[in-house]
Formats: sequence, structure tokens, C-alpha cells
Amino acid sequence: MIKILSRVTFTVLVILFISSCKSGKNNQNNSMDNDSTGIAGRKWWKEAVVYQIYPRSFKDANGDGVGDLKGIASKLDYIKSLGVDVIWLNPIYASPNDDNGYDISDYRNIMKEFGTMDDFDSLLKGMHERGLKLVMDLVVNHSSSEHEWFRQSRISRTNPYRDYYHWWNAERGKPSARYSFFDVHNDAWKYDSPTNAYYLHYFSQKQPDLNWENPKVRREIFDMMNYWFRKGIDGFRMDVIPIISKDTSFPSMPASFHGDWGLFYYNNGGKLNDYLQEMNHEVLSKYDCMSVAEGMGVTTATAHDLVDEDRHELNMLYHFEGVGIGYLPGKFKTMDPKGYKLAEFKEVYSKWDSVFENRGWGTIYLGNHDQPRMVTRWGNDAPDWRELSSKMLTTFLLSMRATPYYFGGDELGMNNIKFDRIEDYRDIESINMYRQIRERGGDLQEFLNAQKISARDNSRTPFQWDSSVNSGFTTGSPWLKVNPNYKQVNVAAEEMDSNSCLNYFRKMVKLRKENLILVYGRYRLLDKENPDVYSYTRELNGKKWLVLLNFTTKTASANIGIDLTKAIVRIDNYPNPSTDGRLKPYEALIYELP
Ligand code: ISL
Ligand code: CA
Repeated sequence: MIKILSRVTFTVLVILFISSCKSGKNNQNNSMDNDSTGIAGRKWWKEAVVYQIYPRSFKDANGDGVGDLKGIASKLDYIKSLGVDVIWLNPIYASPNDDNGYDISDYRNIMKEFGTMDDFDSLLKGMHERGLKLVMDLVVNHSSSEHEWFRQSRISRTNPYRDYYHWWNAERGKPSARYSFFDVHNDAWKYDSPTNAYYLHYFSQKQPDLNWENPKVRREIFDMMNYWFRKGIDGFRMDVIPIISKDTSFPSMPASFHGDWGLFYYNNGGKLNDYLQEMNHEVLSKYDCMSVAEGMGVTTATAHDLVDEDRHELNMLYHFEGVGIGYLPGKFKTMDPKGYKLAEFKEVYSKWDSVFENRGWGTIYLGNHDQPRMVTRWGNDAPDWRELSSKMLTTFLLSMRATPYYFGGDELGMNNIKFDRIEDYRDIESINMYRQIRERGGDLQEFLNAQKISARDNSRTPFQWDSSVNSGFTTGSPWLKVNPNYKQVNVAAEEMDSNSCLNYFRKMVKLRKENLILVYGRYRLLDKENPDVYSYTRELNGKKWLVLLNFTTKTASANIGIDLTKAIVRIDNYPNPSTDGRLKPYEALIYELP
């Protein structure tokens, strides 16, 4: 029987299994600057709010139903109005779109559907004119099978590009098992008849893994990164970068890594840190840029190796422990019907704060293009609570001690579309997982129900600009259905309403930008066991702020023993803030304490 890989659960299990943060290393870093604020190590990327744009779904300028660069360019004033600093664009490079751009066929060209290099140049210019920085996606664990390197590589065993990828000649027998994310049979080896060999693909069959052992591959990648930096980009978000280093003898996985554990083995190639140091030396160190790893499989024990300044590797990473909370073990991305426990949520985010308390720097996110919509997953998207809970989550994200990554559309309180039928999905993950379950006679209805909460397409539906047809996203036929609630939930309507999610987001961004205490202030969790309310303080230079967040539909009390009568309310998602520690449903409050 084919075992379903439960990616999210595996990460959580692994992290629980591995003991928490190794400590003891002294901070060797002397490069931190001090300034008049007395804050050590100030950096623009620590103070930035990152706004993520899924280009396919943001704005379609030419009516073909697919978002494009001209579309994004036409909305730069909107983005600027949010108060954010950095835009992270999901991949916009040439791609046959097996995995929506995460399968790149030419790293130095723009995807035809998205436009041209001229469109890119003027988009970047438009961003910089507005003081916005651009972070691009770097997808170099794998390329597309349609990349010229792979076309060459598969022609013959002696082709100069052969060693750009991982091949296993079939006369050696079948290689030992490796698991694939998007393969119907979870098999990461694909037999290729022209050379009677298997190639490795941790993701889809059209995403062959690049061979980082080969110095020529690394050279090509570093040159390509320099090419984009010379164009003026401000950084890279690095797709699944922790899994680039492989043991190319491909031994069978140790027993402890079998099943759900298998993918963790992918992090253990041994040379990741060498490669990142080389990348830093050859590329990153030459620019005032930011770098962030998608930290798949990174644990509290290994995080410092990637991001501490004295390592000369990357600036930040984002962990997967938070987004794994509440899923049932052994089932593919299926939520526990009882929901998630706030106590666990607090524990995870407090633990990751402590990891970076003295060294390194963290990130925080509650949604992205691989996750469902923030309000559906962590708040409550029922009509009575969607706006309040969405504002409450925004308050959380923007008041933690980590660089916030905010997914476009969440500022409107956009929620999951919850498709009923597999035919509505476009994502290879949902489609191939459905096929897999059908092949082994599994429960398809159960899968579809679970997907309503967890499927990636929930966050990829077109951006909701106004109440005109297709939410003003396209004049054509959208590549993925628009959420029918666009008539109420859209930018135009929310601009008119001073209490909208959109205007709350702007207020909260402004509060963070104007008060470094929210960026750098020490974080302390209060009232840890409270199952309903998340309370914490932030402290900087003798000042203390208090954050209170009610995660439930009931009135709930924060038991913090702090007299709030003289406290100043800095933000509240209700018009009449509580003053006695009793919080209304989904109430979010930030106080400045006397
Ligand atoms: O999407 C996921 C869970 O459903 C993740 O396991 C995801 O596959 C993983 O985080 C890697 O993600 C990144 O690389 C993938 C791409 O499909 C994702 O969109 C990207 O964020 C392959 O390039
Ligand atoms: Ca278009």
C-alpha cells in the first residue's frame, strides 16, 4: 500500500523529536551597528514588512485570465499605500507551469504569460521610485525538465550537461527509495528511456533536481543570481534551499527516516552550509540585499547555522512548525476536527522567538501561496467573525519580534474558496494527491473535505479589487475561480470603510513602522496556560507594551495581573476598547504601559 506522505505533520514530528535549540555558541558577531536608538544590529530587512504577491492571481492587464507584470505595475500605488517596504514575487521566470512557475525553463527570461523583460525592468523601476524593494524567488533545488540543461542532460550519458542532474543508470537496478511531493506514486525516481537511467525529482516529474555537487551548476546559479542583482533586485527568497545537498551515493535511508520521516533525510546531505557560504561569498556579500530561506525541515537546532551573521550564509529563514499545528498525523493535510490548540500555537511562536533572542533573526507568517488563507486556517471565516478575527491575526503578525511576511489579499480578509469538486482545482499537489487516493481506493470525499481547509489553491484565487465582474482581476476568464464573496470583500469597498480589514492593516503597519519596540523589543509570554487569550509584552529601552489577543468567539479574560487603567491603547479592533483585561470575541489590543 502506498503510504501518503504527510509533509506538514512530518515536519512537526521531526521537530518534536529533535531536542530543542542547541545553545552555548557565543555571538562572535562584531559587525552590528549601533545608532542613536541604542539598538544593536539594526538592519532594514529586520524592520521591513514583506508583502507577498502571487503574480498569477494579482492583476491581469491584457485580459487573458492570468495575472501579469503590467498588472502588478498598475497597482504599485495601492501597494505603496499599505505602508509595506518589500515585495516578494513568486517565480516570474520562463516556465511551462507544471507547478505554477516553480519549474523554471529559463532563469534569465520572463514567463510569456507574465510579459517581457522590458515589463520587468519598468516594474522594478516603478517599485524603486516608490521606495519599495523587490525580492525574487530563487528556485534552484530543481529546474524544469524543459530547461535546456535538462534537455541536453537526458540525450546521452556523455553529454556535457549529464552531471547537472542526478542520474542512476538502470543496469545498477532500482535506486533506493526517495519520496516525491507531487508524484502520484510518491516516487522521486523517474525512468528515462533514451539513456536507460532514472533521474531524481523531489517534486513533480517535470522538476528534476539539480546536482549541486557539480561546481559548474553552482557557477551557473551564482552567475544567474548576479545577473538579477545587477538588474537591481534587492534579494532572494530561496525555495526549499535546505534540501539542495544530497548524498549522491544514494544509500538507502536509515530506518529512522522511513515513511513520514523520509523527507527529513533530504536535509542531511552535509554540504548545505558550504554551498550557502560559497553563495554568500560569490553573490550575496556583494550587495545590500536580503536573503531568506524557505526553511523546510530546519529545526530549532539547525536554524542558527543558516542565519547567524558570523556564518556568512543567509539573513533569515522561515520555519514550518507554526503552519503544521492542528493537522492530524498520518493523513494528508487534514485538520483535527477539534481545531488547533492555542496553547500549542503560543508554545511554537514563543519557542521560535527564544531561538533568535540573542543571535540571528526570525520571520513570521500565517499564510502564503502554499497555505490556506490565514483567516480560514487560524481565525474564523464565518460572516460574523471574518473581519474581527482577521484583524486580530494581523495584530499578532505585526507585533511579534520577527520580520513579518504578509500574503497579498490577507489585508482584505480574503478567505478560502472551499471548492467542492476536484475539477475546480488547478494545483498539481491537489490533483495528483486525488489521483493517488483514487488509485488505492481511498476515501475521496474525505480528501475533498480536508482540501477545503488546507488546499493551496485556496490562497491562489484571484485578488479581489472591486465588485465588477471577476472582481476586477480580469476582463477575460480567470485561470482559477474568483471567490464569490468578492462583491463584499474587495479593495474598492474597503477603501470606503474606515473600519475595514484593509484600513486596519494600514494602521497596524504604521504602528509597527513608527515604533521600533514592536520590531526589536524583547518578547515575553504571559498567562501561558490560558486556552483562549494570547498575551505578551514587548520591552525596549525602558518602555513596555502589552499585546492581548482573544482567539475565540466568546468574551475571555487575560489573567496577567497588570493594572490597565492608566495604560494607553495604541490599537484595538473594536471601537470601544476593553480596559479590564476582559476581551470581546476576537478582540485584539495593544497597550503602552505607564
Ligand atoms: O506546499 C506544501 C505543502 O502542501 C509544501 O510542502 C511545499 O511543497 C514545500 O513547502 C516546498 O514549497 C516550495 O517548493 C515547491 C513549490 O511547489 C512551492 O510552491 C514552493 O513554495 C516546489 O518548488
Ligand atoms: Ca494577463
